[in-house]
Amino acid sequence: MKKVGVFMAVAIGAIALLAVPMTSWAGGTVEGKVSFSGNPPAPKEFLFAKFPNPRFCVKNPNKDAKGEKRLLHEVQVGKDGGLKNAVVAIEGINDEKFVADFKGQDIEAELCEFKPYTGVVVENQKSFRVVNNDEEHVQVEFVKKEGDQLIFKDVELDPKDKKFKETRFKASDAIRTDTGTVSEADLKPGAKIVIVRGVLHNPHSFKVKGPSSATIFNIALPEKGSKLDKPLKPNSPKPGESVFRMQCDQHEFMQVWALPVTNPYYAVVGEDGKFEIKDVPAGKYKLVAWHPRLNNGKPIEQEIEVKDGAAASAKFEFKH
Ligand SMILES: [Cu+2]
Repeated sequence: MKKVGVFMAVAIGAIALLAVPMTSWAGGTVEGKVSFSGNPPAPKEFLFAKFPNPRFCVKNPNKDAKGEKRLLHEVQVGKDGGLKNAVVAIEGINDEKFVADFKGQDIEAELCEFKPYTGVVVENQKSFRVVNNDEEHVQVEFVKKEGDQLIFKDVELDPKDKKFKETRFKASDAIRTDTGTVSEADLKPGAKIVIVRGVLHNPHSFKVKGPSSATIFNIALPEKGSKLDKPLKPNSPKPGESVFRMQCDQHEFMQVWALPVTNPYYAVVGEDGKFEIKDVPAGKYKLVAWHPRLNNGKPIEQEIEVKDGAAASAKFEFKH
């Protein structure tokens, strides 16, 4: 008897779950593909040796075969011609609640790369966040104690400055190494150890309008775990007028771009170039596709009509 009761409850629960989408089913879907035709521009090249932390940043997979140059693939095309990282958005819906509550996503600095490369922001966004996930293991030699400081120098020359980089620790602190910690008592001048050291990233963000840029914030993140959480003010990018850009002032090849939006009806496309935007209120809109490094950074526009319960489709093609 009990068993039957449980079954009934489960069955009623299932009916209730099925019923929910039926009652709230309004709006339509916008789907399609952003593709690229022509020859993608060559990646931008940066000599690791000209930037800080060359021996760490070279761990990033985006580099030449010799490991001398960091490659920044601004335009990435999938095997079916999909334009990765393009942003598709519906214009003309001003969702004030969405804009007020929008928090975006954390940008991660990882192996000297900001991820993701593209996204969206809203005007005067309350919180824009970046976290530093990087630290490097470096072989250093203990030089001497000076006051309350222990002075070490890198065993390898810094290729940028052609001199041995110095690192200091407080003598009272335990020093993190690849195998644990060491303290002053363990060290004699000339002793070589592998220390764990922060990789300084310096996210610098801009409002970009045509050829002009205005700084929004510029903050140093010196250690693994260092974070910033800033509003996009006072130079907030405005939808339809300007876009967001961020780069690391230490490592120029670390870049992020974002399109300002006014509603949740957008998509950042993956390698296949496909997008699907659901639950769009019925109506006629301008649909835009944007890639920061193509079409002079201007969106491609087209008109679409969304009907309740139906799918509208759109295709965009960027050329180079
Ligand atoms: Cu950096």
